[in-house]
Amino acid sequence: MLNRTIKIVSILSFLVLNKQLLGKEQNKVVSKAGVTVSLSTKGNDIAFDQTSIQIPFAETITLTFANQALKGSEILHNVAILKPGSLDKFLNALQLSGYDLDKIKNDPSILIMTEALPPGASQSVEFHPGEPGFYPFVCVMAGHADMLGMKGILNITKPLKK
Ligand SMILES: [Cu+2]
Repeated sequence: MLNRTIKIVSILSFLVLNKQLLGKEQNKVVSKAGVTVSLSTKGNDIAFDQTSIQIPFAETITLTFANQALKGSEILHNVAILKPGSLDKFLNALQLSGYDLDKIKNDPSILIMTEALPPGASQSVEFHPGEPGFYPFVCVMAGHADMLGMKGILNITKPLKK
């Protein structure tokens, strides 16, 4: 009888422990998922498919950018996400650099930037916005953002209160 009681207790404690582990694992998955954003181009237009994007704040945001220009068009695009309020300053610096990716890539206004992608290519990048706000995004290819308007705003909103 005593032996049986010990057995039942140990099974119960195993179940409780197991549930705790599962609970932790589930939390981990939720926080790891973060927020993802997809952005692309529209055919051979020098434009993003979206100019205004709203997402909830997360510590880590994953952006996937696809250059969907027609193959053979040789149109390169990229995307740089900028710190709030830095668009004009950045476009000035970009012009001064002669649209040189190597020179501009260390500009302090840039939070994250993809490579210059050929038609059909895509790239995912992760960044950490730090706080909610309006984050401009631009393509840094010559003339795309400043002359042809290939730019937009990523509105990272405060998380909803639970
Ligand atoms: Cu572009």
